[in-house]
Amino acid sequence: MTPLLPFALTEDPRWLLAFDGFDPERERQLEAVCSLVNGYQGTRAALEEGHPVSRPATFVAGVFNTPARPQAPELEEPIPELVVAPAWSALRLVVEGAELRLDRCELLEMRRVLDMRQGALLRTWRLRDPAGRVTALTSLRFASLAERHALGQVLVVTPENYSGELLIEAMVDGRVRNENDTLHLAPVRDEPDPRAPLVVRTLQSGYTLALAARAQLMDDGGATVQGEPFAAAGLIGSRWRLRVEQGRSYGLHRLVALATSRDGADPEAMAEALADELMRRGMAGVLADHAAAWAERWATTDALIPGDDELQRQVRFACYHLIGAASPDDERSSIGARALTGERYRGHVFWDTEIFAWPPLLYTHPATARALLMYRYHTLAGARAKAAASGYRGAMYPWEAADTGEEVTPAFMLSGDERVPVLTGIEEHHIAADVAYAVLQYVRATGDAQFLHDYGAEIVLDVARFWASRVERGADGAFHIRGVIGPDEYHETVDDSAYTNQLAAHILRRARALADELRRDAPARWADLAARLSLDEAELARWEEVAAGLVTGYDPATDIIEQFAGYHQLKEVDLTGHDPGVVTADVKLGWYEVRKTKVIKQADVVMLLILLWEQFSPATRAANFAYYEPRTSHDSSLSYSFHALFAARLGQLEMAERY
Ligand code: IFM
Repeated sequence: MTPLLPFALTEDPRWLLAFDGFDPERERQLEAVCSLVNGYQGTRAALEEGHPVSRPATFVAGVFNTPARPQAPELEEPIPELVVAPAWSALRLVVEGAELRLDRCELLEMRRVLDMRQGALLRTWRLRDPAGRVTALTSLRFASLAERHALGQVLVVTPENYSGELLIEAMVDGRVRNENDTLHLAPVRDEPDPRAPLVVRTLQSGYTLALAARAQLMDDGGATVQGEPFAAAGLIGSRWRLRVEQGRSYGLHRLVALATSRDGADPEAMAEALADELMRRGMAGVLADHAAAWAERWATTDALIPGDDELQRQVRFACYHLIGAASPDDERSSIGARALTGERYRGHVFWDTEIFAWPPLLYTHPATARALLMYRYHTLAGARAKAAASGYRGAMYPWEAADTGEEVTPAFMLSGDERVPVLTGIEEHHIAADVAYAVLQYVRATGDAQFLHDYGAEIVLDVARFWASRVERGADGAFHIRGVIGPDEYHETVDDSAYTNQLAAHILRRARALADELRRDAPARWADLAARLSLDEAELARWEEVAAGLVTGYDPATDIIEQFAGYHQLKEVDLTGHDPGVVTADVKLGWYEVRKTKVIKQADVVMLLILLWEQFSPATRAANFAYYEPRTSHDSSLSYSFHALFAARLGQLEMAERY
């Protein structure tokens, strides 16, 4: 007999994130933290039966849509955003007319545990309804890592002190919206069909999403309870009405197959076929494959922190979300700033991917790292169009990208309550170097010459071409890059951002060397590339000249690299006691005031030193860290990891641990 719950939590607590009780204030954060992610989709850990504070959402990598109207009051134009996909694990439970929900019953206890080793979320809870009936419930959800289109759900219900009528409805609900009530989906069928998959289409981008569900309800004696399918506009479900006996248990096993038109021409047929296949395999089999796939990833990902269980758990938490952020099988999407766990930044892809999330994937799962670089290869057209539109040559990757590779940075944002223009999409150009840097890192780490020849070289060469066209020669004879934003976004329209200039010079030098290597090692490929990009010796020679002549910001007298031209003249602000969790510096000092100060939003020169570490002397590294670290407000969470790494490399372990 199949057990009602064919799952056991990992025993070692260092693999578990556990949350007891229910705190409405923290619920949305918990939903994100415990998201079920498998690189293809992410499902927030919202309560299956719904709650007023909940923000349930499933996101499918690469499925973006632009609404007809701006989706937030500060925007002038609508922008593409990652679409909230149909809710595949929605439940409705009614005992003798009383809905089993936290907001309608008394919660006696609840524990939610994310089992990071097995990629599953287990929830146990007990409710007393207004008539005094106590029901114990257990649910399990997972997004298969073995078959990324497969989602699984188990529910076990035990009436503790009563016998009576129970209604269970398990739904795929496509009547979902993004934040601010933004509508992205419409049902494809005119008439709801309870026996067919739910098929919806994004309104502007035209992606089709199909979800097929199969479910079985059993009692603890192994008898199957007959259910009936039902449907409404934008929703399909199964319904069971049964008499439940005190002390007995009833288990629902539900497997959902999800496919989109990004996966093939007929996602509905794909979802149908997969759902049947999953049912044949059964819940225990699907779970076993899933756990085995996680075990395989952990075998190359786990980092052991002996002696500190909490730190061990936290490192595994980061690894869990990195493994779940991207798929090696998808070359057409990349990791958004909040991956597949929430709507912040609208799912857009920033430099966060190549510089922050990507390096651990390179060293633990190169196939995934390669797929992410392929996303940049496939979106070269967008990068070239952006460069051309700004009067430059080559490829200038967008600061924020979605599915098409075009620039999608919003033009305005809120700083506190103040609506301010966003210049990052116009000025934050270092991302072009960041992408090329990752390509070079990949080749260095893997030796994948095929990738380099077929794809990577084109990215690096076209990015080098961009930088050579982006520079200006000054009256001083040196090359300058004017009017940019570096990693520290508090200072806009600055000249000669050291991070930008030095990474640009690095790419120019490496591109020049790469051209020579290609000519030597892959002459046919080089001939093809050189012809297609119209590259000649004169252009390559200029890259070298520009790299050598670009202003670096380095002052040999002090050993300090000036973050950008004029930084040293700005006002000092004492950041002692600054806590970005309370208020960020731009809000405290004002958006237009913070830029007059030396306050740095996030690691900037510190990052440059890490990325090009071997190019700096130990004295330069130490001097710059000592200078910039106290001036950094860490108002972006991206700041901590590089400070931790830098401090660790300098042997300042207490500081490293704090960061
Ligand atoms: O890319 C970052 C940027 O560096 C700081 N602001 C948020 C962005 C998205 O995470």
